[in-house]
Amino acid sequence: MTNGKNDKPESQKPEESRAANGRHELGSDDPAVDALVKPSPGYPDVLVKTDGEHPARDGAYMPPFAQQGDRLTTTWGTPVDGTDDSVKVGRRGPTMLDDFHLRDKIMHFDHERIPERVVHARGVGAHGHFRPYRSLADLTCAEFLADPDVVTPVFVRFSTVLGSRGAAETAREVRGFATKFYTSAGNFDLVGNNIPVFFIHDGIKFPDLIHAAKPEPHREIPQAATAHDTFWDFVSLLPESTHMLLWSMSDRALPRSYRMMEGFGVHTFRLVNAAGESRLAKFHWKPLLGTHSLLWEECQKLGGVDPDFLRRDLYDAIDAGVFPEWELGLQLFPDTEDQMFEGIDLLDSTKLVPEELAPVERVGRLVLDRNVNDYFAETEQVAYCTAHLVTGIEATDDPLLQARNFSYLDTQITRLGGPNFESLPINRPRSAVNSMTQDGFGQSAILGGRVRYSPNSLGGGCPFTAGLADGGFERVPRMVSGEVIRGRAETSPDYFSQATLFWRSMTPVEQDHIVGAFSFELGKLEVAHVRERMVRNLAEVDAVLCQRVAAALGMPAGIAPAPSNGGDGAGASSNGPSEGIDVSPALSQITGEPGPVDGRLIAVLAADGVDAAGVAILAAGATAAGARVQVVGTHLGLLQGESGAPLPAPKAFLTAQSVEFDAVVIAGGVGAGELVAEPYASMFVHEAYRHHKTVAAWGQGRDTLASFGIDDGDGGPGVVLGGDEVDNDLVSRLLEALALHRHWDRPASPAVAASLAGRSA
Ligand code: HDE
Repeated sequence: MTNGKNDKPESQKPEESRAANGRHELGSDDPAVDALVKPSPGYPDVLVKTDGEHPARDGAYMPPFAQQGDRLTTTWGTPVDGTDDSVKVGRRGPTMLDDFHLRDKIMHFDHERIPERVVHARGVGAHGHFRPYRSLADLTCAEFLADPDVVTPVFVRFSTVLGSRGAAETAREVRGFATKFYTSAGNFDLVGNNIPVFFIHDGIKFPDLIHAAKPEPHREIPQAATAHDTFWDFVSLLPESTHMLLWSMSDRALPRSYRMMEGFGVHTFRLVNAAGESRLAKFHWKPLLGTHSLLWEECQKLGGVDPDFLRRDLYDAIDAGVFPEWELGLQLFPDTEDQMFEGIDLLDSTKLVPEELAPVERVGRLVLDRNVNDYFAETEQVAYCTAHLVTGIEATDDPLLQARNFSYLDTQITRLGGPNFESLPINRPRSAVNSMTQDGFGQSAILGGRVRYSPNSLGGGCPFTAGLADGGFERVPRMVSGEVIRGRAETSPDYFSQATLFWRSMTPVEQDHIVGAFSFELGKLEVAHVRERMVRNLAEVDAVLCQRVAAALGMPAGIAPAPSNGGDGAGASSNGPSEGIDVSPALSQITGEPGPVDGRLIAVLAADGVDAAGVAILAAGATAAGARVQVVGTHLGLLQGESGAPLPAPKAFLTAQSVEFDAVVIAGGVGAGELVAEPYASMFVHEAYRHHKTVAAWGQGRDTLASFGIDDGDGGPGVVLGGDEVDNDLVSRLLEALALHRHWDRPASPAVAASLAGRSA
């Protein structure tokens, strides 16, 4: 039996980044990547691979001063004589204050927690690298984009927004997608989300938004959910949020995997080349695995079955050598004085620019190929900041971005305990740092010398500043003038047309999900007028959307007034920003195109008497294609094989549920008959079927499937039936079906399928 780890034949690995044994050896196949693990000047301790000298930390990357030697010591290095009992007066007497090891150990434990992030508390990180496809020197002098030979190390952290650190990861949530590029000229942080627009136009509304969305303060309910009154009270009074509400009620808020999620920088940035010429740009991340989602019912179940579903998925995929990849995309606009493009205000983050108006050019590739060694030291202590910019990339005057540039720096002082968080190993630049800052909580460097000021003569005038020609960050000179007012740009009063564009661009399946999401969330409200106000707002987006939600909520027909924009539900004012674009196919994630099956998880249901040889063939074929197979047995341990060798079952019906898998296969062999009477087997298969996943069987497994009402005939969309034995044909048809993610054309239940086909189930 193979489990997809360490046994993938080299010839069948999809990309250069998969190394021997299914594990990525940093630097094993690419000299540029190799350079990443070499100690960098200035910070020789950033990435040193331990050589197995410590049995508990074999192969870890850590600073050389971390946890050395094979003796247990106090934090000041004194070896201790025991750590299971405290020092007492006699064996049953009081504990001695004199026991410094006890106090040292407990003191450290007492202070292990730091404040969680005020938003995006629940996250998962991974290391990787980025390389541009071509020189982008015509656009920017940022070296990591300008030189295709430069491979830049990155650290990416994905997150939910509202949930606390321990919250379930499959809540309906916007997702963070934050990337730290350790460039040779300083760190660049692209702190984005998986949705290209934001709820609010100006950062001054952010505390209001988050206070409304977080658990209600009087009783701290609900956790990691927007389905409560304060959130909808706030957003229904803030029409600019409508566009993002459509996105966050869509499948985008329920990613199947962080590996299958788009990312967006959201704001417009300014790119500057060596000649000082500037362009405006929006950043995109396009996942090579496609953009896929869970169903809401799966999310709810997974919240209990496996609240760590998404971090487990990412960790397991990277650990198995199945490295997720994204392409960096750029939308480019001329840097005009008004910073508008086709009527769209590029400084308004509640709006996007449809790809049909400004295509996304794919300019480079991000690969995540190394899991963290220490969650706290890396994922928890990483500190992103939108103001971490490098020469060649500038912020714009987007009022949301401006507030973020203040916020991210400020929040770390509380969260990471002082101003020296940039020198934590995960945050340290790989380039030389010479900031003339000193002291403060957590100062870990011994700086030396007597000169920490500028100008100076005692230090020979060092360090020197640098102009653009020498790589210095020099802003493009721009004229800015105007009255000092508390107000907003007059370009942004159209709050609904892009929400309408999004709704219209969805497939019917996606529209059903949006209606379901609004109905669920608003159905949870306790205050009727909040619900009604929000339903009325939906009329501005689309009349059908509004009517369907109103009907689901049992509201009288006609509760919603005619839309103020003309009554066709289009919501678009005649001069709307998406003028000329009625539908943007790029906004829909159901394309019908097959994608790679990397890291997809297939459950094989089996009992004693299983066709173990068939399972082995199936697993070999699936893992060679990058998918993973897990046997779910009627019991854990070894299942008796039909002929000869037993089959290990790492999972059983007790410990696995259909929602954790992308496909389910009923194994052949005489044991398949035992599954007929196993209620969990039937539930497993029915749930996968109802969730539009691939269902397959061979040999006697087909009879079991038929007994569940699914196979008699061709089985219908996404039901893959084999012969008596597993062969290449079955494996390839299974993988083809898996590559489609879901089979939306399948009726909701086998009974419905049978009746549609004129049969009785
Ligand atoms: Fe954030 N946001 N944000 N945000 N945000 C934080 O910074 C903030 C916004 C995003 O994995 C905090 O270090 C303000 C937009 C991500 O560590 C904080 C405003 C987008 C992460 C903060 C926004 C984001 C954060 C909390 C409105 C998408 C997680 C802890 C002006 C483009 C980064 C921290 C990680 C985290 C403030 C709006 C994305 C408090 C004031 C828009 C991915 O500084």
